[in-house]
Amino acid sequence: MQKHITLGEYIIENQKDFQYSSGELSRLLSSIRLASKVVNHEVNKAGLVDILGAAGETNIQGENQQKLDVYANDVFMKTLVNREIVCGIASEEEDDYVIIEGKNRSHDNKYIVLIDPLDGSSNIDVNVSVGTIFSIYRRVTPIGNPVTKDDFLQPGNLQVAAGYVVYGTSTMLVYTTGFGVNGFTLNPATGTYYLSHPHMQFPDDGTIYSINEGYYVHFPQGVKDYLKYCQEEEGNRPYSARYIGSLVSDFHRNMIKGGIYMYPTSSKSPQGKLRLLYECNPIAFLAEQAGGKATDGYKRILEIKPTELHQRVPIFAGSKLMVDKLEEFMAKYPESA
Ligand code: P6P
Repeated sequence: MQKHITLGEYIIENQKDFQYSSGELSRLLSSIRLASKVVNHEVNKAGLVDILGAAGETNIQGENQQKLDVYANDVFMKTLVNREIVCGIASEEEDDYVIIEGKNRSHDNKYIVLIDPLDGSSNIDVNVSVGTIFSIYRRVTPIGNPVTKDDFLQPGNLQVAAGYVVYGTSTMLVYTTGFGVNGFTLNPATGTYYLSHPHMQFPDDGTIYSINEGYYVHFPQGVKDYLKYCQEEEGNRPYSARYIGSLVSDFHRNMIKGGIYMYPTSSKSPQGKLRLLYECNPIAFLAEQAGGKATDGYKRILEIKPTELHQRVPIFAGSKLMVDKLEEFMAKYPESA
């Protein structure tokens, strides 16, 4: 594959991958590319303008909405609506899914998008990297009608595409359409993404584990046993603990270096903290497409049948052999333990 190809060229060159493609998915991916550049511009100067601090509102998660959260949501929503390429959108920042109506009536489009516009936003004030996570499906209800909840409650193994933008020391857009994972780095001088990480693959094994050990006492016993295993002096252990508090950043580093990201259930988060539809499913699709693995401790994330738009699940994602070992420990205890 030609290195340093731009993201736009790559999307067009690989359009043939999409069965019966009418170019809609390519235009959708290009819209996400555009929106990410606009958000990146604001994220990069967040410390300079009065855009920090809560917007004075809370989202359905009861989390204080940082102004950048709200801004990023607005940018992605407006870009996707105005370019008339999707029939519905679900967002972490929106209480319910959004039916695209009015002059942008897009009931004839076949794709829906689910998005976490700015994950890890509590890191904004302390200048730690944040990310956007997106997931794309074909609608399952008849084209021409308004979308329904059924269009959004699809299992992750039906995703058409998924990806993230990491607004870090450099800004990268990493995505898959089911034909592997490719990473594109933004050249801020020209505003162009270039293919910098073709065919990204998780190392089969790794020595990095990412988890908030502050909640240790509340973790399931299988997780506690696995953490003890990670910290024992044997072979290539003890492993290194690396936890940024930003899913996209931890996942991205682990995909390059090898590692496992874990967000288990705990008394504070009895179902886990991360949302299935717009965090765990896209991350799981990317993990598997990069030769890694993503599970809730017992089964593939991608096989979970969603029941609610903002439902949460535990997630363990990363290098296959590390996730396998985690599951070995979890298997010693019944799922309810
Ligand atoms: P905790 C950010 O809020 C997030 O959704 C992920 O990006 C991150 O990995 C996790 O939550 C951090 O949660 O409970 O460790 O602060």
